[in-house]
Amino acid sequence: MKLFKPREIVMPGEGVAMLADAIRRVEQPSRRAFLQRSLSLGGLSLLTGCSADSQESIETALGAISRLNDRAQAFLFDPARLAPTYPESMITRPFPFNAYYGEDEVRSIDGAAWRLELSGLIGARKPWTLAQLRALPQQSQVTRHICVEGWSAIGKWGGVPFAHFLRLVGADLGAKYVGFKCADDYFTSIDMATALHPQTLMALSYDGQPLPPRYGFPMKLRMPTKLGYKNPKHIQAIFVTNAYPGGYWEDQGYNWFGGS
Ligand SMILES: Nc1nc2c(c(=O)[nH]1)N[C@H]1C(S)=C(S)[C@@H](COP(=O)(O)O)O[C@H]1N2
Ligand SMILES: [Mo]
Repeated sequence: MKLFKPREIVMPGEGVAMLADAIRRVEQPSRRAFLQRSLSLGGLSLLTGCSADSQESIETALGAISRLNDRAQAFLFDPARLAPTYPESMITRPFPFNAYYGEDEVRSIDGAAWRLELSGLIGARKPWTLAQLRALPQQSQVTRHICVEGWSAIGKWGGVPFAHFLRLVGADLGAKYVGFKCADDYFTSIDMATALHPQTLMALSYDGQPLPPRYGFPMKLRMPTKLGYKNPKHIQAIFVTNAYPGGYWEDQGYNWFGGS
């Protein structure tokens, strides 16, 4: 039997040093760790065909890897495959808080005045009140939330299956993206296949109680198939589009697909 000898990948020493330096200069420790984990030095030039010989080409190469990664993840995503669920005894207490700001700056939102706004490729774009959303069929799940900053925790969320809601409002289910704008200026977007996944919930409750402010009152999108930063809290507006909407962390280099 003839075995294939893996091709040896050679990168000029200077390129390696520059890449390491580029990663070191990324300010957020979380993003730095993320890049270090998702990147092998030789793989960079092999995957992209770019020689890593300047700051600009390194940035270009990192972007190319991330987009390649998006396509691979979208291709591998099985819309029928369920993320693991856990018994309630395994819920992490207290469940961690995380945001791009500290817990003392959590937004307080008036649930009675709040409206969920809809726009883009959606047939019925009337705003929804919290009471109207609570009157829709609800589901609950105990699943694991995984944050790229290096922690994970098991929690229990309840709410409206997003696929049900998207059908109800006549969203174009053939569109590419669903985008979210949040009350704290956070924003993100997801692929339609994940939006329609049976475990993707418009979460209105946490552990049997109305969603507390720190976990995203009045509503967050909960997806056990995606990393923490893809799960927007304090959602104010939802839009369906074919134009790539990006996201708060995604625009700073986090991988867009963000599967977990
Ligand atoms: N609106 C909003 N949503 C957000 C964030 C944020 O800063 N603002 N942070 C994200 C990140 S990185 C994580 S890990 C989770 C944390 O959710 P938790 O507070 O329920 O643990 O929220 C995600 N959704
Ligand atoms: Mo996160």
